[in-house]
Amino acid sequence: MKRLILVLLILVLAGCTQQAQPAQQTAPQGGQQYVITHAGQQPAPAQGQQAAQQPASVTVRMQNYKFVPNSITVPAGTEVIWVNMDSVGHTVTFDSLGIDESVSGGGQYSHVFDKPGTYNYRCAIHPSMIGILVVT
Ligand SMILES: [Cu+2]
Repeated sequence: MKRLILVLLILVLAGCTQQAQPAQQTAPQGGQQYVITHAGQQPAPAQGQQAAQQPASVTVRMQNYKFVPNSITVPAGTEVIWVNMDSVGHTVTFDSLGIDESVSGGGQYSHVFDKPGTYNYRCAIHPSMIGILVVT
C-alpha cells in the first residue's frame, strides 16, 4: 500500500513538473525585411501628346457661289482645305500671298498657313465670292 501511494505521488509530482514547464515562446520576429525599391516608380511618359501637336485642318466649302464659312480664324500652322461643292469651277485667290489656285467642280485645294495675319481672298471667276482668313 505504501508503494502504491509512492507511485501516485511520483505521478502527481511528474504531472506537476510537466505543467510547470515554461510555455513555448514564440520565436522572436527578427527576420522581417524591409526592401525599399525605387524601380518602376518613375512616372511613365504620357502617351498621345504627339497627336495634339499635329496641325489641325479646317475645311471651307465653296457652295452656291459662296465661301462657307466666309470668315475663319485659325492658329498658325493650320491646314485650310477648300472643297468645291458646286459643279462649276472656282478659284482660291490670295492676292497678298500670290496664291491663285483653280478648283474644279467637286475638287479641293489645301494650304498650310504658318504666318499670322489677316488675309482677304476671293474667287477670281465670281467677284461676289470673297472670304477672310485670320491666322493667329
Ligand atoms: Cu467662283
